[in-house]
Amino acid sequence: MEKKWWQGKIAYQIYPKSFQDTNGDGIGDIPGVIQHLDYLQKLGIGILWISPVYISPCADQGYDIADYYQIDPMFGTMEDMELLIKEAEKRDIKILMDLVVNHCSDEHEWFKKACENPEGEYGKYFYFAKKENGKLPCNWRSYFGGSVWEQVPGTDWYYFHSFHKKQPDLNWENPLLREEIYKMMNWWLKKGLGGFRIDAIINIKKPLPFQDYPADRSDGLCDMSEVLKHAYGIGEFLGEMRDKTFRIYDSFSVGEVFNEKEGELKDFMGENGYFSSIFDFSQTIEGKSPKGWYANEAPSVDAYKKCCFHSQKKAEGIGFYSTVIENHDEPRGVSYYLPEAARHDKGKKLLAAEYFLLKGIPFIYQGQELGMENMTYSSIEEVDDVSSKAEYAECIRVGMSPEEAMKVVNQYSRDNTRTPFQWNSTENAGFTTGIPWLRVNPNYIEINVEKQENDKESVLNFYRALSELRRNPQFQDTLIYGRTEPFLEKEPGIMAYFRRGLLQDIVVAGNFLDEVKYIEIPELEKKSDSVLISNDYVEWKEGQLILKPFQVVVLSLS
Ligand code: TEU
Ligand code: CA
Repeated sequence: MEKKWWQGKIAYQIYPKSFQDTNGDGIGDIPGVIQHLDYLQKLGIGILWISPVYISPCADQGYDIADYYQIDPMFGTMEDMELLIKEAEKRDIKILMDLVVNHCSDEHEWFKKACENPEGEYGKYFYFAKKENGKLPCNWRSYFGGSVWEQVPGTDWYYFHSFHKKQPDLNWENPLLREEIYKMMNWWLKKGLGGFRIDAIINIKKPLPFQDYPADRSDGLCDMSEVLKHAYGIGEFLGEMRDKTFRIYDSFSVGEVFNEKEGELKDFMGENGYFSSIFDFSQTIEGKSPKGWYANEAPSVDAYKKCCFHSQKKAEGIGFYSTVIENHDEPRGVSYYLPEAARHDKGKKLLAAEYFLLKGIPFIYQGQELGMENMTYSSIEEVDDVSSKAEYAECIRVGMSPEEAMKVVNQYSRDNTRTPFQWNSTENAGFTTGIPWLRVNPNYIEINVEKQENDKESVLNFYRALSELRRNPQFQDTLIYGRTEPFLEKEPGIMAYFRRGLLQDIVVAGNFLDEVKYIEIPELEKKSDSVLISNDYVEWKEGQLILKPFQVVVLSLS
């Protein structure tokens, strides 16, 4: 396998609006990111993905871009961005920006011009249509609820949006639009970016011409995830994008790809893939229902483990997945994947070690390294996230009470991970001296950096230790390039695997059960100096490794 600069890196995602505010307006900003680069360096971060900071009316928190060439004043200036790239570089950290090009904002000048004349040059940057015999071109449901078609006020034209109505989809079938996008990407890459995280990219190829698919709810609409199964030929766009942008700069690109088709993984990542890597979302998708959040079923530990192992196997010989337990669209991993009895520091460390040592590029989402947890909201008015609002409405529509609906929202809301970062135990967790744009999780008194910084047993220091282990030259061959081999796969509540290197093997063994387990590791020789990391004392009994409740042990074999 061809060696690349990013293969041994550890990545971190910053949701800038909630990371650190430096001017008291209650909104995190780019100077706030710069301020904490040393903190990130200490965590061993080599790649830093910043969620969108371009000019945006924020209908979807920056994922609706009105100008790709400018920084939104709420986040700072272009000088701040350039300084961030430079200061990060000094610490051997590469910046990834968020590339949101399935859609832009309805306040982008392209769209404004398009609305003036849907049949003109800019009209072809989007999808415009009129009703025929009183019927819209298709019955697809947007991700945030309702039809994908929205009327241009005062006209009989409709435009297409996969997400919010303030996020009109760009028409990738138009080569002029594609060239505009590549030009913009290269403009950014020239500034010294490490690359991009590519948003919602699977949506750029629609099954055309527009047509109806069988309705899957009583609203008569069909879910986009179903629609996309009928779309073919995305590779033509993505291969072109790779060749005209990423390849030129030897960038790292990580795609937000939820549903590539059977057998297509090698087209999406690896040596000849469209992207360097794509996120492994198998555990995120597990148990999700096209009906909506209320019909979801959170995965059990065994389902979680199955997803991880399935993906590891799928990617072997192809490339590196980017591994996550949470991001700005998901609940906190520790509140979601851990069984209730494991929701404490020990359990948090267990989950951390399990995902972090899989093969791939581990991504840490801000606050994950502290074990930050889900938020509890008592009413939908307190929630900012557009997607939560749509899902709440769906709960009510199917007959749930507001209390029941809030239970669902609290479990899945994207605001769970968007609450301000918890730096210390002063007011507003040290995030801002003003009024935070989104309420701070009240548990900041207990969970914050200051408290964990010098505590050897803290979740933060456990993450630092994992990071150090992965970056230790002695184990790189195994932990970066070695294949993953599931161990005791059939054992319920146990998640264990080998990483097989050329010179060395490592075993990760974790117990998600509230009871002691004994396991036999046939290849284990020198017992005492083989322990690399654990979240508890490591003990053996008659040659068997004792796994206490929620213990994880990482051992080097041979
Ligand atoms: O998410 C894309 C996405 O496909 C969805 O899964 C989304 O997470 C889901 O509908 C939320 O309930 C990306 C971004 O990560 C997300 O923040 C944006 O809202 C979305 O694209 C639109 O740009
Ligand atoms: Ca600010």
